Amino acid sequence: MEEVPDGIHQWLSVDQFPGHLQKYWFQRFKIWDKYDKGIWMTEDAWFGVTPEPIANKIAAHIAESAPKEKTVIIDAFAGVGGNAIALARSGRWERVFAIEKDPKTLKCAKHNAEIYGVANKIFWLAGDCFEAMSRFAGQKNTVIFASPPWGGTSYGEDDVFDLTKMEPYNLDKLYKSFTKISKELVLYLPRNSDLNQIAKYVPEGQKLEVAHYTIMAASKALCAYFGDFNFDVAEEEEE
Ligand code: MGP
Repeated sequence: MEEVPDGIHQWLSVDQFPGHLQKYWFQRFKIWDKYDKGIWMTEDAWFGVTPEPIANKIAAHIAESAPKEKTVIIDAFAGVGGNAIALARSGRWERVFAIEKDPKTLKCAKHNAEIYGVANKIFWLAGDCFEAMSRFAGQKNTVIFASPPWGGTSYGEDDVFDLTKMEPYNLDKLYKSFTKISKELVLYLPRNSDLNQIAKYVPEGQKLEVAHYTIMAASKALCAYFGDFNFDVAEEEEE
């Protein structure tokens, strides 16, 4: 078995698991269906990773609704790989790029992608996403998916989460930096995000799709789909 590097964990029993993260131990198979195949995590990854059923649903929604001429997708904050793996497994993209600046977290992502059989379908980029993104400038075939840090778990304490105060990158920084590269941008944001703040970025006369993603009828997060995503077509195809 591959040796687990320092700072990376493959927790196999509840008594090894950090006390303050206990709730995630009980959710481990909701987060990773293949958790017991040797998934690697960092402590921080537990509250940031997108649970597998949600990552798959988002990947399916993007695949169905993105303009057909878009063939490349970039996961700007790949973390331990939950979304990049789901995007690669969707089979919709000629290329999936995954950017992650923390080397240990990137190691986890590559290892986890191997478990899901898609490590070779993902182009891994180590570094800061705002810098790494510049290599895609001028390309017209990209979509960006971004699941940024939300400044910890305290977002849930507010009735309505103020996206202008999100740390370390607020909505304006994310929107402006990423839409320079691609008009089609999907942002994964807190479930209680201020929708009026998101609506300010919608061009006059256009609509923007926001979808809540739920587990057991409880919203876990929402995605805002900026740009020319066409959910009408997706719904017609489902009928
Ligand atoms: P949660 O904050 O642990 O709330 O994560 P949950 O599970 O609803 O539990 P409760 O008891 O607090 O109600 C909800 C989801 O939000 C997680 O599955 C992650 O997908 C996502 N998430 C949480 N955080 C703190 C972040 C973050 O910082 N960045 C991103 N991208 N996603 C996050």
